[in-house]
Amino acid sequence: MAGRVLTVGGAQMGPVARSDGRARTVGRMVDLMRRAHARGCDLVVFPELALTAFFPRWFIEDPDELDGFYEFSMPGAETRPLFDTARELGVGFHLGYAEADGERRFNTAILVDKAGGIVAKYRKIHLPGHAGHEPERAFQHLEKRYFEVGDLGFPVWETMGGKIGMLICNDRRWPEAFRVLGLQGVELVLIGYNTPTFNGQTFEPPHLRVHHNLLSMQAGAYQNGAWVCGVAKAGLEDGVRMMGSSAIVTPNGEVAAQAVTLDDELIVADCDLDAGAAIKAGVFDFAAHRRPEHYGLIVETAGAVPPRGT
Ligand code: CDT
Repeated sequence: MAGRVLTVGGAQMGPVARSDGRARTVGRMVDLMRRAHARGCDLVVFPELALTAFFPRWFIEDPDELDGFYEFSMPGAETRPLFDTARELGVGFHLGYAEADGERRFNTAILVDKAGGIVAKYRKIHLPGHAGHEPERAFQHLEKRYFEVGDLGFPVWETMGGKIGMLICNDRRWPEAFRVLGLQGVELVLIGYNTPTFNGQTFEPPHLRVHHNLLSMQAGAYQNGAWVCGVAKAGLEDGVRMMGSSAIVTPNGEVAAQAVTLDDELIVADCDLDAGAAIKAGVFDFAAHRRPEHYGLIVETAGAVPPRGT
């Protein structure tokens, strides 16, 4: 195949129960890495908060119990097998986890290269949900309680032969997040997610939730001429159904590979990192066509303002 090809494996994971220890979960992940290696992958993408159940669905008052969901070092004793396997196989990986940095807490993703070294870190910026206990909800979404807004911006790294950026779950719904990566020439965006199949507050048909997921990733890919690999933690996790539909999307916004189960499943695509060059030089030639002098409102306000027309 012509161009700079990175073979990417999206390692969708089935549920991780609250009672599952790290060793069991990491064992599943190592198995996915070996399957990815057998299929020629250079890079394996794991979901958001991959090492534990999606704990923001619970209001947890005991600080020691809550601490049990965070990683205090990376790698730590329980996650080291992921790094050893990367080195052994020569396969990089992207991992989402809850990061404890002293007293600070972030929803974090790292990129580890084929030599088993951490080459990039991103901390989630768009934290959905709420900070206080809302018992009337079918389940909680306490990311605003358990994490700070990420403090590292939206960097793009030149690594593994390409320009790679990361978003985490809710970030994928925000075109601003994708565009900041696009403005740095991103060629591959890695995204892990945990998305309930049902809205906990109001009825929203499950097929629309899947549609919104793919719509966001396909638009982000096309509008920035970049590959997107979005990977779910899916299935029935401690009573809450989580969406699958992990997908690898081309820079034209086409779905190149998509998961068909709600379990541990590997999807693979040969990502030609030059495939977005024509889009970047054409319809989305930013330097030629963007008009930032008219985009001020985007950074002046978070909420909507009254119409400014006459
Ligand atoms: N983990 C995460 O960010 N989940 C949110 C759920 C919100 S439901 C619209 C997401 O955006 O998928």
